Amino acid sequence: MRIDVITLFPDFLAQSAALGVVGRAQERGLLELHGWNPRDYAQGNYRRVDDRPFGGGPGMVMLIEPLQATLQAVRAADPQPAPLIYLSPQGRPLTQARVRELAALPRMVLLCGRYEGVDERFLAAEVDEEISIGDYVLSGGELGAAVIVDAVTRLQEGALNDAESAVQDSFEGDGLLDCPHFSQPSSHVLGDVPEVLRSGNHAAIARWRRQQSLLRTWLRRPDLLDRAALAPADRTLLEQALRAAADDIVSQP
Ligand code: 9WO
Repeated sequence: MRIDVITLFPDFLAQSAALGVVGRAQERGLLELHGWNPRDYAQGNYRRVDDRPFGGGPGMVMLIEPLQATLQAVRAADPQPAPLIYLSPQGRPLTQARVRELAALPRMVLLCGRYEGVDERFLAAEVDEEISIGDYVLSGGELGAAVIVDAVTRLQEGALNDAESAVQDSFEGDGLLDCPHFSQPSSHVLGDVPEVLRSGNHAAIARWRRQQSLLRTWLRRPDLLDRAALAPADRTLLEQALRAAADDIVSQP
C-alpha cells in the first residue's frame, strides 16, 4: 500500500518506519511511504506555514494555502484515490477493526498538525476522517501517523514472518488480551514456568492460554469483554478461572 504523510517533520516519519517489520515491509515493496513538507509549498521569502489565531490566544495555526498546495502535489503524484486522515485528539478513537479496514486500502494520506492545529476551513473542506490514537495531547500528529503506518503495515500480506504471525492472535483474533509468555529457564528465583506449559499436552496448553486471556481481559479491560458474545465454552473457562481465583483468596490464612 502507499501512504503519503503531510508533515513539517518528514524525517521523523521516515525514521520511525525504518526499522523492524515496517522497515522490512518497505524493502519488500509492501509499503511505499512518502513524506511531504508544507514548508516546500509555502510562498515568500519566509515560507510561512503558520500564523496567529483570529480571536487571539496563544500559539499558531497552520495556514490553508501551503496545505492546499501540498495536498494538490500529493494527489498529482498518484491517481489512486486516497482518503485524507487528520490525526487529532478530537478524532474517532482508533481500533484494530478500523486498522483492518485501512490496511485493505490501496492508498491513504495522513495529515499531521503542529502548533495549535490546522485552520478549520481546510479540515472541513478536505479531511475525510479524523482519528485519535488516545485521550492525551501530543505536540503534533506525527506519532499518531507513525502508529497508523505501523498497525496497517504489519497486516499487509507477507509483512510478518511465520514466527511473528502467531503474535497476531492477541488482539487480531477476537479482541481478547494476550496470555502470558514464558521462556528459559523453567526454574528461576523470580518464579517457575507454569507446569501445564511444560507438559507437552497441546490441548491443555491451548485451554490454559485461552483461560488466561479471558481472565486478564476480565480483570484489566472488562470493557472489551462483551460477555453476551462469549461462546459457552469460553464462559465456562472464565467462570472456572474466577472460581479458582476466589478460592485462592478465601484459603489465604
Ligand atoms: C493544544 C492545546 C493547548 C491547550 C489546550 C488544548 C489543546 N489542544 C491542543 C491540541 O490539540 N494541539 C494539537 C497538537 C493540534 C493538532 C496536532 N497536535 C496533536 C495531535 N496533539 N495530539 C495529537 C493527537 C493525535 C492523535 N491522537 C492523539 C493525539
